[in-house]
Amino acid sequence: MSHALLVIDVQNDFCPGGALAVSGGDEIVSPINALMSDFDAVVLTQDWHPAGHSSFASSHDAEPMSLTQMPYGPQVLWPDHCIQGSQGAAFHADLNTDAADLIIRKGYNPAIDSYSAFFENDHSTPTGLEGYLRTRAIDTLTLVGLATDFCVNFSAVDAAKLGFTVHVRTDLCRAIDFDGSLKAARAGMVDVGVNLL
Ligand code: VGL
Ligand code: ZN
Repeated sequence: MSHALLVIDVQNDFCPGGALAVSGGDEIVSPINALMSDFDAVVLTQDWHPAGHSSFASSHDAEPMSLTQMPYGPQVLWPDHCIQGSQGAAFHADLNTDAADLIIRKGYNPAIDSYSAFFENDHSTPTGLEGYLRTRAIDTLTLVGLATDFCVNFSAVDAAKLGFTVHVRTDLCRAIDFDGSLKAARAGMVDVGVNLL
């Protein structure tokens, strides 16, 4: 069986200077590159929203970082970020994208956000990543990237629930840490058997 490195959303908008900058987001790029050759497969994810996406505060006349109710549950409203084809949606220029076996995009459905690399935020619409990993006999995942408390967290929890062995290298992640989100995310990951390293 095989072990994949899952690199979550190392994109310009989540790095310093970006639209939804995560403090220290750029610090993890070189060490992630250095890790890639240790794995049987490398998968990158890319947050990839159409303009006017329903997760944007600007689409609701609301303040960024406020909370709204969506048909699928509560949703944080974000500043506009990772708009398809924009410089903000591009990977950090130093990320070794040449080493990727697969780049999976998410958040392209205008009506549903997608933190997880496996399911949209309705927790039922698949991205296809599970099938890709299973058909390649990958049973173990190490996650790194941005942001610890949102996309890394949701991806790790879904992967564990799907039966993968999941490790999160928290030293190679950075968090948004909004309203206790990091503490809750850590507890939620540990609860479903994710190994926090
Ligand atoms: C993310 C908020 C909105 C993330 C993506 O990559 O953690 N967070 N979209
Ligand atoms: Zn997003």
